[in-house]
Amino acid sequence: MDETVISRAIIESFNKDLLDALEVDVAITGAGPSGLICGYYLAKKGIKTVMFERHLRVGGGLPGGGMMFNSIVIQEEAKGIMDEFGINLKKYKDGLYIADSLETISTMCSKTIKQGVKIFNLISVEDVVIRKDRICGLVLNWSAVNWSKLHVDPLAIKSKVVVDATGHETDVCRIVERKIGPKLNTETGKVIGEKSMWAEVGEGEIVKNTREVYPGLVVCGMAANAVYGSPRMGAIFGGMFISGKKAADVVGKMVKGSNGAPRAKA
Ligand code: 48H
Repeated sequence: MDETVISRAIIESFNKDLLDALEVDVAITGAGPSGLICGYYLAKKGIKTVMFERHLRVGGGLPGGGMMFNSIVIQEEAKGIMDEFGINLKKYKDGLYIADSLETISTMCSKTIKQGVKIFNLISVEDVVIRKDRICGLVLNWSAVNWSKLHVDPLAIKSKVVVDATGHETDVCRIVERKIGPKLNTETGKVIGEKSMWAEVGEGEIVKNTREVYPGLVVCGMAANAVYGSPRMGAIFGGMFISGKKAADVVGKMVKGSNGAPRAKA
C-alpha cells in the first residue's frame, strides 16, 4: 500500500471527472436542496449534469432545519418527491409532515450522485461565460482561493444551460447583472431581492418564479424568490423540492438532443 499509489489514484480519478465536466448539458451552481433535486431529475432524464458547491459540505440551509432544530416541515404537495427518495415523513397534521433534516439531505445527496450527477465541492462559481447574449458556461475557482483573496486566474467549463440554485445569495443572477447590466427578465431587469417572511405566499410563488431568467440561465429554489422579489418562507422545504423538479422540466426542454433515455451510471 504505497502512499504514492493512493495519491495517484485520487489525482487521476479527480482529473478524469474534471475533464469530463468541461463540456456538459447542464451546470448547476449550488448543492442545496433545490439544486440537488434539480440535478437528480435532470440525470433521470438522461441529461449530463454537473454541480458546483462552494462549501465543504452539501445541503445549503437544509441540515440546519429551523433555527438549528434539525427537523424540516414538508407540505402535502411535495410528499411524492419525498416518497420517491424514500425519506421518512411523520404526519404532523393534515397536509403537513415533519422530516429529519439530516436524513433528508444525506439521502438526496446520495441518490443524486447515484443517478449520475457529479458534484464538485469546494469549487466556487465566480463568473459566467456569455456568447451572443446567452449564458453558455461557468467560470470556476477553488473556494480556498476566493476566501484567501489570492490572485489566481480561474478555469471555465461550457454548458448548454446554467442553473442558479445558490439560495438567498442569488449569486449567478447577481454576477450576470453586475457584468452586463439590468437585462434579467424581472420587472427591473435586476435581482429584486427577497421579501420578509410569508410562508404561504413564498411557497406558492416559488413555483412560478422557477424559470429562465436570462437566455441560458434558469433559476430555482430560494434564488428564484430572491430574483423575482417574493417572500422567504422559513423552514418549510416542499417549495424548494417542487422548484428543483420544475427547474429540471424547464431545463430538460431547453437542452437539445436529450432523448430522455437514462444516462449510464458510473
Ligand atoms: C458555488 C455556491 C455559490 C457559488 C452559493 O441556500 P441553499 O440551501 O439554497 P436552496 O434554494 O436550495 O434552499 C434554500 C433553503 O436552504 C433556505 O435557505 C430556505 C428555505 N430559507 C427560507 C428562509 O426564510 O430563510 O443552497 C445554496 C447552495 C449553498 O450550499 C451555497 O454554498 C451554494 O449554493 N453557493 N456554490 N458557487 N458562487 N453561491
